[in-house]
Amino acid sequence: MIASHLTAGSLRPILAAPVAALLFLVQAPAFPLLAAETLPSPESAPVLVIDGAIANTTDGDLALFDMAALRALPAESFTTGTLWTEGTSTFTGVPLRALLDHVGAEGGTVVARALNEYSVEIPVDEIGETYPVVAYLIDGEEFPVRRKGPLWIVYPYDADPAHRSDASYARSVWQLHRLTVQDD
Ligand SMILES: Nc1nc2c(c(=O)[nH]1)N[C@H]1C(S)=C(S)[C@@H](COP(=O)(O)O)O[C@H]1N2
Ligand SMILES: [Mo]
Repeated sequence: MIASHLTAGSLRPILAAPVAALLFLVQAPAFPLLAAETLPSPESAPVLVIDGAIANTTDGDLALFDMAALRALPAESFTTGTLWTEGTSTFTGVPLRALLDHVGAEGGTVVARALNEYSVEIPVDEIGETYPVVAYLIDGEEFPVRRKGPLWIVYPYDADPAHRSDASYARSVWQLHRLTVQDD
């Protein structure tokens, strides 16, 4: 009897206010200052994929980079020997920190994965302002997959014994292909 006159029409004004309030809450961003940005899609073959907890993407949930997009970011160069190269080499790349800032990374760990599926976790709070770099040039030239390219995470090993540690060596991923930001 009571239910019979609670038609949709009579309910509408009663529900309108709470529904509006709920919609507002649902739409209010959790971090209004970290507005998501759409970055330009790469025009040539992507060499790096960044996914996971990132605010800024190029294609759906992914931030894809071709060489030109990486080379447009802030660059850092240093000359050092490595365990894997003879003599010293000058590495040029984008600091991992700058790359993470560019995509609006919001997690505590970055999983770096190589073309051969080697992967390693890098804690974000152990990433410096200028090191490691995602190197795309050795001695001013791009380097191919068979010379550990086209992207290699490298540290300025010669500059600080801290970079000559098992952790830094394990994080020195060559043939880098994907970075996944974990929101942990
Ligand atoms: N792409 C790729 N990068 C990699 C690895 C790998 O297997 N593949 N091994 C890592 C580890 S565990 C270490 S200690 C160093 C040194 O590897 P090496 O001893 O084979 O030279 O490279 C790191 N980078
Ligand atoms: Mo290792």
